[in-house]
Amino acid sequence: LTKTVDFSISGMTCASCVRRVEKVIKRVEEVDEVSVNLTLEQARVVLQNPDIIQQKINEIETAVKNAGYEAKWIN
Ligand code: 9UX
Repeated sequence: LTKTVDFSISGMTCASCVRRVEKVIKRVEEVDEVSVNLTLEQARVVLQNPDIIQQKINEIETAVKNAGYEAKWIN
């Protein structure tokens, strides 16, 4: 079972930014897939465990912030 969550991502200006954001999100445990869209300034993340979504959202937002960008969950 998986759950897909979307984030708005700010601060990205190039393809390298996109790869950095994808990389840090992929390092969060239980993240299955990440796809970052530079034009939309969004990340779509597939999570493996729907029971701990809020914790994962917090971890992803923190990981992105630590990489120098801003992530906000899109409700
Ligand atoms: Mo290219 Mo993105 O230098 O910060 S990585 S703009």
